[in-house]
Amino acid sequence: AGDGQVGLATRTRTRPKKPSPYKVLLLNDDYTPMEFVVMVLKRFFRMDMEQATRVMLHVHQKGVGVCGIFPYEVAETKVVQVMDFARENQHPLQCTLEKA
Ligand code: TYC
Repeated sequence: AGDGQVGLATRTRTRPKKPSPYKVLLLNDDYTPMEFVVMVLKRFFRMDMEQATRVMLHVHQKGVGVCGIFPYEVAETKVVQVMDFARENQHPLQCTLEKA
């Protein structure tokens, strides 16, 4: 008291906060070809044919699915890459993030 110090919590964290993970989600639509979605999963999420097909069919049937879980900045980059690639190919595919 009286030493000009303000606040109590600032001393307790000695290491930087771990980045919270984010899920990258793929959304179903009626127009994007299945093969294009499989290509996206292979290209941007390093999945093999089997994994990519499984995730694509899950999204097709359930409406939404997880492509992977990443630190925020990685997840954000993946979303932008997928959305750019879909737009370039004129598909309405939607990709988004959600706190894991
Ligand atoms: N529903 C699409 C079709 O029948 C395929 C599809 C799957 C589209 C997954 C988007 O995220 C998606 N052609």
